[in-house]
This record gives sequence, structure tokens and C-alpha cells, in this order.
Amino acid sequence: RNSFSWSDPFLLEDQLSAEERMIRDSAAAFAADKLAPRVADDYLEERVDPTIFADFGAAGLLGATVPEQYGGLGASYVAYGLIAREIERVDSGYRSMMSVQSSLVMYPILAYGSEDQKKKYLPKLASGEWIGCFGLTEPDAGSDPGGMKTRAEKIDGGYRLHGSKTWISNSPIADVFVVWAKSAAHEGKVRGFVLENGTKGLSAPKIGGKLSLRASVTGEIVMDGVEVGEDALLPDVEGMSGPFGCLNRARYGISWGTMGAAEDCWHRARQYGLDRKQFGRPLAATQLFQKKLADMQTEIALGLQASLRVGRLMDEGRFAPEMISIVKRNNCGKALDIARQSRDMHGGNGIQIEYQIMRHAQNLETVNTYEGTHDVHALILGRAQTGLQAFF
Ligand code: TGC
Ligand code: FAD
Repeated sequence: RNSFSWSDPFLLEDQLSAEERMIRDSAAAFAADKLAPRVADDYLEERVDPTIFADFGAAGLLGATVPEQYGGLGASYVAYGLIAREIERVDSGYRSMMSVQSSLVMYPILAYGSEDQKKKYLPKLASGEWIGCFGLTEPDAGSDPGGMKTRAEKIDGGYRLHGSKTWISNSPIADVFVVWAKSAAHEGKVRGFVLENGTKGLSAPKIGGKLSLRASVTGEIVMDGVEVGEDALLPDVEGMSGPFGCLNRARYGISWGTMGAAEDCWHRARQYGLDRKQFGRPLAATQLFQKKLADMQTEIALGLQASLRVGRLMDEGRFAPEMISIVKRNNCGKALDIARQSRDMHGGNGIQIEYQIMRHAQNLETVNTYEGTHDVHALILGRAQTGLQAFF
């Protein structure tokens, strides 16, 4: 009989390359040294220290898949997923900071930008000297971003942008804003623009009062006649496939990240059940407790295998966006269930910040919603198998 590893049931470890394991280990060490000690205070105080980005950058964790010539690691998508898993094991908000910068800001500049834009922005975003944000969602265009109202009008030598974005991660502390707008000069098609903090007419007020993802700052982007040069336009993409191309990468990373948060909730529930005695024996000795642990182990093992498979297909250039919808939707939903179960298994202690679980559960409410809600991904998958559009 071969031995069974309870925490790695399908021997995921064996399926990683030496380089992927090395990157994973360094992300885990970073998360333990730099993030775990501060997370409770950051969360309780709804505090974001912008210098965390420089820490992320120094550890090589921003834009991992970006080629080395632009400051990245040139690593695989599997490695990027492993980073997300280690960071979100501590907090979804920290993973949000990392994944917005990597997938939603650096990726579009790399994939759609000019050589000058790549040289100007990517190294400073990779080092964390500059912080980026991604503005797609608007007050009246959330699940339906194609309904955006933000407009870019052509002016002499450039463009003038009007509109507002909402629920934008990192925006109040951002130096670089990747925003999407409909451009009359391009037949009303959606185009991407790179804006810089300090430009006249551009502001990014913070959205306060969040009861979820409190360690990551969220804000609006207000563009009140922001004038930019021709060089602010991302030249190599037109239409909604531009922002969706970025979302594919971020959603994929989230599928790994949520499994990290779920693993933390699972491991803590297991340990709590071994330590805590009621009715004269450990909680973990009860059938109900063990069934819940078995469910967690099963969902996490399956979720990680699925993300690994999608990551390998991304690295081979063979993924389809619907594959990402499956893992984003499944892993977010399952992680949220696991966090809620773990909270319950901790009894009253489960609501305390020091036990960490409630924080994960609150965070995962957001993660289940952003980057395409759980139900929107169901509709994407429903459309793919029936050929019928059920959005409207
Ligand atoms: P649809 O008609 O399906 O497509 C329009 C055009 O886009 C192309 N396309 C894609 N291209 C690449 N990847 C994908 N995943 C794509 N999905 C669609 C498509 O081929 C078409 O291209 P073309 O050239 O033929 O015009 O578009 P639709 O408007 O009907 O879309 C419907 C729907 C629901 C799929 C879409 O709008 C959607 O995904 N909604 C969810 C919105 C969303 O995810 N927002 C995320 C905002 S960013 C965020 O949340 C960041 S959180 C940050 C953090 O991690 O902290
Ligand atoms: P709505 O679209 O109004 O949806 C409300 C409900 O209706 C949901 O349950 C949804 O599933 C359901 N629904 C919608 N359409 C349908 C339909 N056709 N059929 C059935 N049900 C439907 N956006 C960015 O651009 N950049 C960011 O950095 C960013 N960061 C975020 C950070 C946080 C903390 C949060 C909360 C959000 C962030 N978002 C960001 C926005 C996020 O992507 C949106 O919140 C998300 O896409 C959902 O849009 P909405 O909130 O407008 O909800």
C-alpha cells in the first residue's frame, strides 16, 4: 500500500517543476514573513500600506509571467497560480493587490502596449515602485461591462476622457490607471488607455465602509475631461476582448488563490478539532466533524487539480475562456462554503479575528462576486453548451 498524504491527496507537489516549487516556496516565505504578521491589524483598521507593493516587487511576485527584459520572472502560469495560492492563504485582499498589478495592469501593457509603453511602465510596476489599477466596472455597468458609459473623444494630439468607474481595487493609491472607454474615433469600440496619477481631471476617491476585503483598498476613478496624448492609447487591441483578455488571467489566478484561503480554513478546522474537547473527547473524533473535513479535503484536492490543468493549458496556449469560468466559479464557491463551515466548526471562537476564519469568509464573499459573479460564470458556461444567450 502506498502512503497517503492527507494534505496533498493527489500528490500535486510531484506535478510541479523544480522552478515552480522554488517560486512557490519563496511566495510562501514572503507571505509568512511579511504578510501574516500584519494581516489582523490591516484588516481591522482597513489599512493599506502602499509600501507592501515594493515588498512584493522585491520578492519577485509582481508580473511573474512577464518576460525578464521588462522586470518580470518569465515564469509559467502555473507558477503565477502558485503565488496566488500562497498569498491568498493569508488574505484575499493581498492577493487582489498582487493580481490586479500582475494580470490587469502589467498584462494589458505587455499584450496590447507599444514598446515605449512597455519600457516605461513594466519595470516600475514589477518592482512595485508604481502601483496600478484597472478600471472596467461602472456604477451602471457591472456584470455587463459592454454597457459602459465612459467615452474617449478625439482631440488634437490625443484624447479627452469623461466617465466614472467604481469598485476599483488599488485606485486610491494608484500611479497608473488602465481604463477602458468607448472611442468615437474607433467606431465607438472599447479601447484601453493608460492614465497617470496627477493628470488634470483624474481623481480616485476611496470607497469606505467595506465589511469584506478590508486589507485591500477600493475606490472610484473619476475622469472629468482627462486629456491625454496619443501615447496613452493601448494600440494593439480593440473591443471587449481587450479587457476580457486581462480578466482571463486574473480569474485563473483567483481560482488558485481561493484554494489557498480554503486550505487555511481547512487546516485550522482540523487542528481546532484535534485540540478542542467536548463531551470528553476531541471534536475531531466525531463523525460529523470528520465528514466536514473529508468534504473540505475533497473539494480542495479537486479544485487544485483543475486549476493546475487549466494552468498547463494556458502555458501551452491551448486554454479557452470557458475553462477559466469553470475553475473561477467552482473554486470561489467551494472556498466560500469551506470558510463558512470552518467558521461553524470553530464555534464562538470562529468569529474572533485571532482565529482568522471569519476574515477569510468575509473576503470570499467579494471574491465570489468580482471578476464575474458566480452566476454570470454559470451563464457563460450555459451559453457555451446550449448556444443560447441567457444574459438578457
Ligand atoms: P460577448 O458578446 O460574450 O463578447 C464580446 C467580445 O469579447 C470577446 N470575449 C472574450 N475574449 C477573450 N476572453 C474572454 N473571456 C472573452 N469573453 C468574450 C468575444 O469574443 C467578443 O469579441 P468580438 O471580437 O466578437 O467582439 O460579451 P458580452 O458583453 O455579451 O459579455 C457577457 C459576459 C457576461 C460574458 C461578460 O460581460 C462578463 O464576463 N461579465 C462579467 C464582468 C466582469 O468580470 N467584470 C470584472 C471587472 S474587473 C474586476 O472585477 C477586478 S477584481 C480585481 C481583484 O482581483 O481585486
Ligand atoms: P451586478 O452586475 O449588478 O449583479 C448583481 C447581481 O445580479 C449578482 O448576483 C449577479 O450575478 C446578478 N446578475 C447580473 N446580471 C445577471 C443576469 N443577466 N442574469 C442573472 N443574474 C444576473 N471592477 C473593476 O473593473 N476593477 C477592479 O479592480 C474591481 N475590483 C473590485 C473590488 C471589490 C472589493 C469589489 C466588490 C468589486 C470590484 N470590481 C472591480 C467590480 C466587480 O467586478 C463587480 O462588482 C462585479 O463584476 C459585479 O458587478 P455589480 O457589482 O455591478 O453587480
